[in-house]
Amino acid sequence: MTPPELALVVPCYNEAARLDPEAFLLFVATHQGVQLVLVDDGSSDGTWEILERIRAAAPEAVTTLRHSPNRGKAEAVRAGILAGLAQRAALVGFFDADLATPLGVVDDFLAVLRDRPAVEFVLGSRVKLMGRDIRRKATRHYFGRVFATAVSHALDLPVYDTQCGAKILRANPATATLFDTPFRSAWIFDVELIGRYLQLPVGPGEPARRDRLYELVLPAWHDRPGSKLRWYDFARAAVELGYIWRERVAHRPPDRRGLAQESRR
Ligand SMILES: Nc1nc2c(ncn2[C@@H]2O[C@H](COP(=O)(O)OP(=O)(O)O)[C@@H](O)[C@H]2O)c(=O)[nH]1
Ligand SMILES: [Mg+2]
Repeated sequence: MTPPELALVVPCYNEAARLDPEAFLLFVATHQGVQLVLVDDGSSDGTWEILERIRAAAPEAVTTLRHSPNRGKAEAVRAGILAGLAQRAALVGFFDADLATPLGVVDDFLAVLRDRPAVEFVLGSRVKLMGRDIRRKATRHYFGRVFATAVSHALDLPVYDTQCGAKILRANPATATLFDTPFRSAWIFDVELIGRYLQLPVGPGEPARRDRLYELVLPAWHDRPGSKLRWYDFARAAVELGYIWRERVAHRPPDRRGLAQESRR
């Protein structure tokens, strides 16, 4: 098998009602170098059968994986990315199954990675600007903004949106290690992934990892009914964010810790 340019993972948990097989098939028919990695995360609603139908219609362009029982989005994405890395894809990434980020936006991600060789990790970002078609429930938007501000502090990074389910990064020996071990956080593994990325070693003369991240302001994002997030997930996310913050502070390079102590005097 020729290594794909991009292995795009789609984690699916009880998505039978929301999956749009035609959209995925049209996408692979028009994107030669893309391998879709569809991961069924222990669904009980016929999701696996739909994924298998998609694969049967385009066997060269679609890989399917099945977890049983359910292990959570983080593990579903990690398993899919490991499959993409095993196929020696040049880029690996993930998109939510509800296609809240339409598949056409993959081209925008690819353009960033093509035009900006220094960029290593592209994050989709939902910013409600004029001329963009961002449709998100007001409550989710405001909770999301509070959470995003907390994340930005926890990671010490001016990131706007860590929770958008659309992300693509270059596959290389360093970034492959990001997926070596399970994520500790089931709900905000995206934040943990970015935290891991920031802690990757930097070779002499290489730009800092934080300068190789790029937030792509999405042209379109449509909140789809049927999200499985519940209000108490925000509480769990806050606890998990505390762990991630502690981890970052523990790994902060000695000179920055010194500076922080200096400024407190
Ligand atoms: N909530 C949830 N989503 C999962 C799980 N495993 C895989 N996923 C997928 O992760 C994505 C989460 O999307 P969604 O529920 O719409 O979350 P939201 O868009 O952040 O509200 C979807 O593609 C799910 O099918 C799981 O155990 N729980
Ligand atoms: Mg969604």
